[in-house]
Amino acid sequence: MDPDVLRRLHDILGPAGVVADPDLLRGYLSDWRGAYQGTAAVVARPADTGQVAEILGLCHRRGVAVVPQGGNTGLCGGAVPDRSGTQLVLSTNRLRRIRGVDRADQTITVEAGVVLQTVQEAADAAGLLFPLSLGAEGSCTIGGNLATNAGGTAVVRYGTMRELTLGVEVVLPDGRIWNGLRGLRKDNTGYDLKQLFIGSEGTLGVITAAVLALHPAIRSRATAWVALSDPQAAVDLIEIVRATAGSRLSGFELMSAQSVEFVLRHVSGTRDPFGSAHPWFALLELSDPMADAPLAQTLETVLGEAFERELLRDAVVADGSTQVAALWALREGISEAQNHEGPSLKHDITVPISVIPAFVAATDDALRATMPGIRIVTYGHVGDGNLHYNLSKPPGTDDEVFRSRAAELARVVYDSTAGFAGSISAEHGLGQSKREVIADYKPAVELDLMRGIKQLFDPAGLMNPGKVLPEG
Ligand code: FAD
Ligand code: S2G
Ligand code: ZN
Repeated sequence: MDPDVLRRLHDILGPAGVVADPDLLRGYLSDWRGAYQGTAAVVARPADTGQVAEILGLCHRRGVAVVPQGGNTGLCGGAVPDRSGTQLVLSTNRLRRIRGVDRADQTITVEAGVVLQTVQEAADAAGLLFPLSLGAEGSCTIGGNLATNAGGTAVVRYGTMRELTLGVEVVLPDGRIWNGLRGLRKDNTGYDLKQLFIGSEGTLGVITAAVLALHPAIRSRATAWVALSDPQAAVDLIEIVRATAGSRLSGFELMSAQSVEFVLRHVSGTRDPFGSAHPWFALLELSDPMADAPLAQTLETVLGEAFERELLRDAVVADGSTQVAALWALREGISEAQNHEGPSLKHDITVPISVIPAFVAATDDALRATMPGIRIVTYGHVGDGNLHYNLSKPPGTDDEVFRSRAAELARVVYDSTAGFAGSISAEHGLGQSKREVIADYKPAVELDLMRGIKQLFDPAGLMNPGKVLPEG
């Protein structure tokens, strides 16, 4: 990197704001899984929006590419620089202020580097709820959640970050600051600009703060773990839950036996609620802001009807918060557990809920025909039609041999997804891992429109190059 640019960065940020020590740099230059590596001369750590604006203005004038980074828990390599050593990583980990909570408006205004769990706790302290919830919530940041339009386990009731965001503050690639920090529930004055930045994965500017919508705190909860014969039973069960409990459904996660087997094998403290083999499991949760809402009875009604219709092989209703946590640990442990089984080839897809059974059958058959013995870890937010199809190698297969077939196996999953009118990225985004294949699954006119937006905001192409949009 040009020594003059380095000098200017030090002038803007001071010693606390520039990371140059190779040992300290390392954590910024590889993703959470170690699947992507890059290099950078330094990492900039601005302390406020003004410094972000100065940095982007400098980089814009000097033609330096910028890679925004939050908690670096993204699963598509979107926050990792390339190997040229010319890109500047801009970390938001000093943008950590909670600028305010407004109980009347039910909003919280936070800076991009605030960790999701901290926002959940601040909302809780105000007697309210920020419902975004995902396995990385102890490390991921609100800026990353916005940039990836994060989903997680509560989307079935509260939506993704698109539905949870009322306003954003963004530093544009040329260094201008757009203060769109409005908490209005209604603002019908033209294009919804904030939605362009939500899901932009660092390619249109740096999100520096946001106004987030809060919801009433939950005072009643009922959680069940059920064993099912197949995904069709899960789809039928969702219908019963929705007909009986309506918007009180706040979580519905489906897991294959393989998923749970890995967790029981590798995550200490987890135990199988049934102690007998079943092909599929689901975790369902009802919740309500009303204290003493009759959710246990509602859940009993749901399970009773499901048993009558022979949808369930077994069921357990959690009796208290310890067991609720134990059931969620079975679900949330899948990602980490799978890492102990060699490379995990991740596919985060959505299909219409109605076709999930046919999709799973067709995709499993196609994968097994492609690689006999492959282990298929199917799980996720089935209430949104979102499944994680994460593949582990057949026992005895060499890691590199398995990795060498990643593109071929991804094609099998994505072609099947497209065949069922689905999307090849439900919640993790495109990053660098899906930027080339997206051209095969997204209509050319959509890619043209996206390129037009990129050209408008970042004509020099300095914001997170090599991510999201395919070459061309
Ligand atoms: P990073 O990884 O730092 O960055 C992600 C992308 O956003 C990059 O392209 C980066 O350039 C960009 N970016 C980051 N900050 C900014 C900013 N301030 N302005 C502009 N661009 C920015 N995701 C889900 O949606 N649902 C899940 O259920 C889920 N579960 C997970 C479980 C585990 C165990 C792990 C490790 C990850 C999981 N994720 C999940 C993925 C990940 O946590 C989310 O994508 C999260 O939103 C990323 O936040 P981050 O702060 O770590 O972003
Ligand atoms: C989840 C993320 C992890 C993975 O657990 O819901 O979004 O491994 C996933 O795919
Ligand atoms: Zn997920």
